[in-house]
Amino acid sequence: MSASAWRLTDDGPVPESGPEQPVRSGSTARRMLVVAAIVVLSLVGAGGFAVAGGAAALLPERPEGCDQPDRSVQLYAVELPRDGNQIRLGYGLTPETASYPGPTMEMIEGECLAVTLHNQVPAETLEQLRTDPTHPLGVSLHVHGVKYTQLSDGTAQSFSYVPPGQSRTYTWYAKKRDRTAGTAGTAGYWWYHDHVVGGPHGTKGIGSGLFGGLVVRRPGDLRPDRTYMTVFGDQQSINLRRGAAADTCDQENPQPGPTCIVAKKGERVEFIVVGIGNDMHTFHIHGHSWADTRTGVATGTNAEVDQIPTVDNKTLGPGDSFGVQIVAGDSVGPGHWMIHCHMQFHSDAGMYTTMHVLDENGNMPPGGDHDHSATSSGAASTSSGTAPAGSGATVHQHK
Ligand SMILES: [Cu+2]
Repeated sequence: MSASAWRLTDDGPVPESGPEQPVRSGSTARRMLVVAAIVVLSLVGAGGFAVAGGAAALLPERPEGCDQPDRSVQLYAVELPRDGNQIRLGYGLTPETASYPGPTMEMIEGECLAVTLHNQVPAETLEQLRTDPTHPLGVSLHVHGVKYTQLSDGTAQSFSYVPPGQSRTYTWYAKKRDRTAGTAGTAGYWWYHDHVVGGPHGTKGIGSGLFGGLVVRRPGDLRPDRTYMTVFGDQQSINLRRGAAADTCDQENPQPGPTCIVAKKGERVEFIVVGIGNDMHTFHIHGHSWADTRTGVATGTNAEVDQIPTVDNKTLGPGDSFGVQIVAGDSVGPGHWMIHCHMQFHSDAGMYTTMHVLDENGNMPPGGDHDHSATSSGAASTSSGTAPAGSGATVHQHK
C-alpha cells in the first residue's frame, strides 16, 4: 500500500477555481474593507505601542519569578515531505531534524526557558493552509501548563507569532508550587503547538504536524530511560499516522522515533500522551499498567497507594495531556505490546501502534518475529467506498 493511502484529512487547500468562487467574488469589496480595517487596526495597535515606548513597555516580557532565562533553545518550523497530498510541517532543534511530533522539551520546576522559534515554512505553503485571506501568515509557539505572558502566547490576536523568514523568542516559566499562596506548581506532562497556521486557533498547523511534548519535572522525580510521545488525533491517527504507518520499526535494527517505540526489558519508559483534533480517545497499553498520578508512579505505604487508581486505560479528550511511566516488560517479558485507542471503531480503523520490548541484550527472543505485511482484506476495505479515506489499515500480524 502506498504512503498516499494514509492521507488523514480530506480538507486540502481549496483551489481558487473551486465552486465557492462566485460567492467569494461577490464579497470582494466587503472583504477588502475588512482587510483595510485590520491593516488600520494593526497600524494603530503598533503605533500605540510605539508611542508608549514599545510593546515591552506595556506588556511584561517574562512571567513574575523569571528575571532571566536559565537556558535557551533554538526551534525551527519547517515544511516536511508531503504525505500524499497532505502538507506536513514539523518543529525541530535543527531544520534537518524536524519531525512530527516535534522534539520533547524538558524543564525542571523553577526553571525559565527561552525558546527562539525560526519560521522556515515557505509563505506559499502557509497561504495554501490559510482558511481566511485576512488572517496573517506565520507560525507560532503556544504552550500548555507553564507560565508565559501575552508576548509569548503565540496567537495572532496578541501579535505573538512569527512571519515567514523571521524569528521570535518565547519565554516559558515552570513555576514551582507555592504552599503559602496555595498555588499549584507546573510539574506535569504538557504540550506545545502552533496557534496561527490556517486560522486563529492553529487548526491547520496542529493538523499538519506542528506540535510536541513538554515534561516539567520536580527535582526528585524518577528519570525515564526513554520518552515517547503518542498524539491521538482525528481520523484514527497516532502522531498523524495509522495502521502500519504508525509503526515502522526496523526488525533488525530498530531506531527509536515517532514511528518506532522500542525499549529493552527493565527500562523505564515514559509516554507523553496528548489528544488533538475533535474526537475523544482512550490510551491503552497491553501488559503494562501505571499509577494514575502526575508521574505515573505511586510511592508510600500500601494504604497510601491504595488511594491511587492503578490503570491500563485512560480517557483522552482534545487538548488533554498526561504522562505514563512503566517498566518495559516488567514481569511480562519481551514481545510486541500493543498500544491502541480502545474506542473499538477507532482501533479497527488503524488507531494502534506497538511497543517493541527487547530482551536485556537488545534482541527479540526467538518466536517474537514480527510481520508487517499487508493483507488483501485491508486493501479491500479501502476500496469499499464506505470507509473514510485511508481507513483500510494493513493488518499488523503477530506470529
Ligand atoms: Cu480513538
